[in-house]
Amino acid sequence: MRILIAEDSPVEHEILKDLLESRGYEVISAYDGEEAWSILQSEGAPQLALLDWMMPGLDGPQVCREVRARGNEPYTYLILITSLHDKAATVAGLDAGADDYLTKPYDAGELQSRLRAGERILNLQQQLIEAREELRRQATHDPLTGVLNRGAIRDTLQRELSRSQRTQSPVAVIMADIDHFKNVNDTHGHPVGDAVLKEIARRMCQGVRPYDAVGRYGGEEFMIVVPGCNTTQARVVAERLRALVGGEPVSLSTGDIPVTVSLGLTSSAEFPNTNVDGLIDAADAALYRAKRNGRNRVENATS
Ligand code: GH3
Ligand code: MG
Ligand code: MG
Ligand code: MG
Repeated sequence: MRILIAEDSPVEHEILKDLLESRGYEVISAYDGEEAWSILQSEGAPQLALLDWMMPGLDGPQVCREVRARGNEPYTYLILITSLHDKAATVAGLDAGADDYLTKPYDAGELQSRLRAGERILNLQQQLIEAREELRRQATHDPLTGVLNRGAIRDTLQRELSRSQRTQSPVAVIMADIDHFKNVNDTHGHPVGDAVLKEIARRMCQGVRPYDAVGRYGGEEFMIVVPGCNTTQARVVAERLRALVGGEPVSLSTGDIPVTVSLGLTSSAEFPNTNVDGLIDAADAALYRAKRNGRNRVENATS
């Protein structure tokens, strides 16, 4: 565990450093409050800090106040070290945002116990953050294919459309629907259909740039949001996706399954005053035309 020591007295600093290093901590040193605050703001800052109360520049409580005013994650567990023995000072330190305090001269055992209490809090917070991130992922992603779910891909389009209206740069929408997918299920069974869907989603992701977004819009229907592209540029993307899906059969342990996809697309350049539903409807109408015109093809929306 990494720990910041902010202590201006070189002698006390060394004693504390030796003690903590002998207990397995990796010590980062600061000799005044400004240095401590600067370290605590840096990338990958230690999450545990021992702050001397009296230091030149910012004192311990001031560093606590700065850290708490910033208020972002991950949490920094702050322990003030003071030689002041009065209750009012202790209260003031805790009110400034310290989690705990130690009075000098401190007892090595007590220091260790208080650090362990801090580590327990930090571990708990880490677990909560991880659980929250996992819930967030589950709420926005399709469990079968791992791409964005319907709500999340619509949100993405809404965000990109707002941005495009601000920046005067278009955003394109591609709707893709697997051809005769019912036959795959009917011939090979639903689990094989699921495996095919996963592979198609993987190929779609492979065919777009990192800042494009792929979502599962319905059962075997995908929506791709392509920021910065007009219809002509989006058509290149759509043709690439068509080739990636239909170019070679999906190869499963049970055999090879040929699959094709039909795609319809539009862009905000063609429908400048539209909203999310308007764009999706236009791309959907184009997709419907791709189906009618023989499938395994790309069609543009007609404005
Ligand atoms: P078209 O070319 O006109 O799109 O024909 P299609 O057979 O793909 O279209 P249709 O809408 O008739 O059938 C879609 C099928 O997709 C029916 C449904 O059972 C299947 N499907 C939807 N979601 C899933 C899924 O999660 N897993 C599997 N295995 N199949 C799914
Ligand atoms: Mg001091
Ligand atoms: Mg289909
Ligand atoms: Mg469909």
